[in-house]
Amino acid sequence: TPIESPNKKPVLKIFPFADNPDALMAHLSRTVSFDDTVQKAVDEILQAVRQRGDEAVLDYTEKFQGFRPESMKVSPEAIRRAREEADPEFISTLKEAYGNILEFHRHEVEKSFFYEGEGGVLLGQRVTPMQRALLYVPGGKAAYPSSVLMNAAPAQVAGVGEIAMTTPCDSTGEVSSHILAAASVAGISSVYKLGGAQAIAAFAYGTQSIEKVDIITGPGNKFVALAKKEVFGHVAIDSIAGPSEVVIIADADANPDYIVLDLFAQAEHDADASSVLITPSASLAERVAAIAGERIGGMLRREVIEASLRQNGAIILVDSLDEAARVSDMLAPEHLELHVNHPWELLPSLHHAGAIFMGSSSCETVGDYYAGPNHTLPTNGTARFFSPLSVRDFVKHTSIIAYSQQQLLRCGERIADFADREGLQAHAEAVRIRLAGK
Ligand code: HSO
Ligand code: ZN
Repeated sequence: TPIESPNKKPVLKIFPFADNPDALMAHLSRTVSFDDTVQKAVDEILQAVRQRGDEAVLDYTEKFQGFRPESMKVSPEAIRRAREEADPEFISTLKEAYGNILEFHRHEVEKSFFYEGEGGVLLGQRVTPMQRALLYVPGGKAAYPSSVLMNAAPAQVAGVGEIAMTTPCDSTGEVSSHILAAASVAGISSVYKLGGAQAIAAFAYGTQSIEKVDIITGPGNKFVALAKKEVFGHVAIDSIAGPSEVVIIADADANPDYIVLDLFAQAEHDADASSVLITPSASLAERVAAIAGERIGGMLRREVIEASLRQNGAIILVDSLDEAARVSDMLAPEHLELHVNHPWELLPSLHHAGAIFMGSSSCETVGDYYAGPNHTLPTNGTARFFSPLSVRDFVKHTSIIAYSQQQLLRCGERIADFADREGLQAHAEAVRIRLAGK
């Protein structure tokens, strides 16, 4: 039997959208910001690692993780042992999930292109993988083996030459065995025990024993997020991950128990996570609010769920599914579930979401672990302009220009004239010298 909530207020409140749309949107809107203490700490760490390299990395590791490793890397034996000692069922689940994730990402592969222009000109764009990638995997409560798979797959499919992973060890120098088992299934053998802004700095700038990488991906706490933002430009990064979000659009026929657990699933990640139901059905709204109150007592992560739902949860009552779609677009959620009879009919009205889950069998959990698409998605309303982590993040493009003499003779004077008008004499003469006497 569920434990009575000491707080009698319902965990999920119902807000009729029409009452005060601006206040509601302001309440639910989310932005990334870093306070001064985080900024100062990160600046100091980045500078120290730049100046003192390995020594600074080890000092901060000792300070924040409570352990000064002799070797910054996890030994190959420790990785092998983690895999051998893991439940074989779990290893086969990891393999199966990784197979699905690889297959999805193979569909993302972009081809180089070439085309022939006028006068025998060849123009093209070559796609080449980055050479070295670092996957950051947080420790503690967000040490997810699923994130190892989701970060490794696009890098591997892109053809990245060297993929390293880092995850903070605990105060005895140990790294989560589930994380190591997932790394082994994904074929990652280079695993470091470092975490925090010091790990980001080490791989962004390079140290005596760590080679600089080309791209750093993966979520982390606010120190890691800010450090990634600061090193952007020295290296590529995926995105600045914020707390997870879900919006569920449901009609009167939707199953309220499914909805409650899907809202809880998001809320259990983090007190800052946000879970929102949008529905035109007042009776569904009331059922969901009531079931949430009944079920919350039975949840292992009840405190986090309750904090998250009270701060960032809402049931929004709208007058139609069309209005539900408009409200969802305003929020631009990371995850969007459609618990409606005809999800494909609603899809064209929805423009801003990281991932859309069609119909009541497609719950977010399926996507978090197994279906194939990446679970690293744009948060904080950035789905308006950002995309899921993909193979595209791990490649770069190079333009190829093969001009013919024939075409240069035809257009050279125009090009030189363009350069003259910018006042750039050498540009103009570089062309005219090739036209002289022809
Ligand atoms: N929902 C999370 C991913 C995750 N869920 C990992 C479980 N494990 C962010 O999209
Ligand atoms: Zn999740």
